Amino acid sequence: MSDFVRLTKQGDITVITIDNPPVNALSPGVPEGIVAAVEQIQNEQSVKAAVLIGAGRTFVAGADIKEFVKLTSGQRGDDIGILPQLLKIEDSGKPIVVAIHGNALGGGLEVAQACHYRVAAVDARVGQPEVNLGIIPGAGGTQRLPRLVGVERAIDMCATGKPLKATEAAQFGLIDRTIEGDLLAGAVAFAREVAGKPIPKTRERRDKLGTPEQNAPIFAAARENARKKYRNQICQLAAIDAIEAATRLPFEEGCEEERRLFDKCLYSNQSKAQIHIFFAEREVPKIPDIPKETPIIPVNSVAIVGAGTMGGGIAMVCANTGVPVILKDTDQAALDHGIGTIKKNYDISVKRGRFTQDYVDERMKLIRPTLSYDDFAGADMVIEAVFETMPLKKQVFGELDRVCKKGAILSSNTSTLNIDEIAATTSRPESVIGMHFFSPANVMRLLEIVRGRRTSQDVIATCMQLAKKLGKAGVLVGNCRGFVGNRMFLPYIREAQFLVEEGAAPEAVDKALVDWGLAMGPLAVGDLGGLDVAYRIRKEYRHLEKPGARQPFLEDRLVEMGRLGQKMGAGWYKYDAERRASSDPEVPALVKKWVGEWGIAQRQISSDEIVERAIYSLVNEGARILEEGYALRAGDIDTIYVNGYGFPAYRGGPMWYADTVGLKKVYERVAEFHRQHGVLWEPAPLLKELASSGGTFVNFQRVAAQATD
Ligand code: ZOZ
Ligand code: NAD
Repeated sequence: MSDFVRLTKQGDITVITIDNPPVNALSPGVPEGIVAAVEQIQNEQSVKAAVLIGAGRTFVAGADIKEFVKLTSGQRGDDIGILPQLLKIEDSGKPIVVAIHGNALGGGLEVAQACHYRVAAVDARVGQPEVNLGIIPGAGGTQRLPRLVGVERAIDMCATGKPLKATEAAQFGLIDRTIEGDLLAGAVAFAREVAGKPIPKTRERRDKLGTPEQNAPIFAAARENARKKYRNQICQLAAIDAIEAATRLPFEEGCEEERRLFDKCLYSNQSKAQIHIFFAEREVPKIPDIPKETPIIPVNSVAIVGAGTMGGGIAMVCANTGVPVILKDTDQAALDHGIGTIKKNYDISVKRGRFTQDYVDERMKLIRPTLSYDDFAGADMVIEAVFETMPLKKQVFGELDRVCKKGAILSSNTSTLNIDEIAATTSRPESVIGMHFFSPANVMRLLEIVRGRRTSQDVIATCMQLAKKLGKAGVLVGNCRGFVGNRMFLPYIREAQFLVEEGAAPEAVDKALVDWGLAMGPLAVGDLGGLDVAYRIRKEYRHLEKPGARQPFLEDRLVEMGRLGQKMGAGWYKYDAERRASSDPEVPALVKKWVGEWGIAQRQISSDEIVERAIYSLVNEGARILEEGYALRAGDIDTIYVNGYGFPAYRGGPMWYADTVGLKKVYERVAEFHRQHGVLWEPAPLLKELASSGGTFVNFQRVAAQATD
């Protein structure tokens, strides 16, 4: 039939199987293969209907995203739209029943919508996740979906990108029947039931499209919500426009409008950035010196040392994936407090409808509090999350070395300490690794996995795989101060302080960066985590700063007067009992006084300068990290920033963003800041080199292996 589509018969029903591993994407040849199959059955007297199903682990996960990259980069110029093929499927004279397992996403769901009936395995998921790639459904999805599920539900699916479970989709009329057990057998039986009956065409329906009076408030509310929730982004609004077109226009004209909006999104920088992140996240697990066949150590139980903020969050992460956890602390009060916090967090999730009480009860049963190391011998992996001091970490790892079985993975959640120094206190440095979760660990997707000099390949491969199982974006980084994320973050928050010293209001610094797309401004982030955290790090490592480097001093002063941030009700901002921030008039007065004492001249600072100095400080440090090899690829750094630091995916991460600005331009600004502000702005050699050679970070390939220390 075609390389990707094959036909088999089950009596009077033809089974059309799409087989394009790994996810049956609609690569060139797949839609054509389906159409050829549909055309063939028209002339076969004995065939009454067909079932369309996917081979392997899933139905169709959507358009082949690589083809979008080829299109926007000019590698292919032909039309890759599949609307005509879907019309041919819909016009079949014999009913086509789609049988969905795994996922029917994007173009996959659009194919399903063009078929006449949809049945699904109970655990299947269906969705229009295109907005995660900065685009909108592009093959009539915005026109057929509201016809099947109604305008409001279609907007929700297309603008949030969140998939539905098959059982939910069945309630909304998107799935005609869910099937327990053998999906193909159920689909064939269903096809026999509908064979010979009038064939429903989705595009001919209008019964769920509503009236202009009913729809007007729905669209107005959706647009207002999208503007608020997806600041600066174009695709969510475009998706809503396209659905509105479905309600106003005949199907064909609606599709033309959809295509216009689709192209506008696809060729935008936002979509290119989001597609970069999609592939960067999938490149991250590929470690050049760790072969795919590296043995994986089974991790069926985890022991956590320290039941504080991080230990508790990590326990929830493990329990949520069904892994039993032992949670140890030093005294009963700390342990009770830790367990109490976990319960409180789960209660909030139940209240918000994220989890059911039964689910939570099951999770709590998986977490066993303890004050002793007695049961550690059985643990496959330990995650240490005690206070951040080297002597304590060394003491704990010494104990772990004594009590844990041979081959157990011993990991630390340290954010600043040297993994090799910790590993050296054990007799098995090959089993020691950093597992740097971010706070709150049960929410944040990022996990930096820190390889020590002697960490074994199987320990690294296991932790990378475990990250995926835990639902985290696990990025392997080298063992340098601050690892990757925090090493870049330090110059960034330092620059935010310098901007305030030079005359920008704290609110202006945060607003410029939030308007630009960051989830939070740097000063508000400081208040959230506690200004004392960076204070301690600054004090501890001041001796390592470059000679003559400018030192920020405002936050030190705030900390010294007890303004530690949210937890004290005051930092850069003041906070009410609900921790809501507001401007504190005391802060500009203090700043003025301190800056005057320091003799720094104040001036007007534009939001453009705020953004350039903050973002280029990330980029310049990122370039050093990349060149030194502590990150394997620019895309790894971008993955870290998008998943752990609230960096907008539609700007692609700091390194991708710098590439889009142009490295020559970025370099020139950094060189100018160097002249104006001194040694901290010394351009990274890699930035300078790529700027002069016309290169990009994303295409930069290191020749040497990943740096480990
Ligand atoms: O892979 C997960 C997933 O979510 N995939 C993307 C789903 C998606 O975003 N679909 C929408 C695509 S855009 C679209 O469909 C537009 C549209 O309306 C079509 C109309 C065309 C009109 C054109 C007009 C000009 C999934 C949940 C499916 C599976 O997750 P897993 O964790 O099991 O696996 P992954 O994510 O590690 O993926 C395995 C390998 O598959 C590659 N891949 C996944 N989806 C792809 C895709 N490659 C191309 N296209 C896709 N849609 C992925 O990169 C990975 O590859 P390797 O090489 O790293 O193994
Ligand atoms: P925390 O103060 O909330 O918790 C530390 C816990 O460890 C306390 O409950 C304490 O009683 C317990 N503890 C101390 N010594 C112990 C011992 N010998 N045995 C067992 N328990 C012991 O600290 P945290 O914020 O959860 O940080 C823990 C680690 O995670 C630190 O290394 C920190 O740098 C790192 N980290 C923290 C964050 C964050 O935002 N809080 C983010 C990433 C990483």
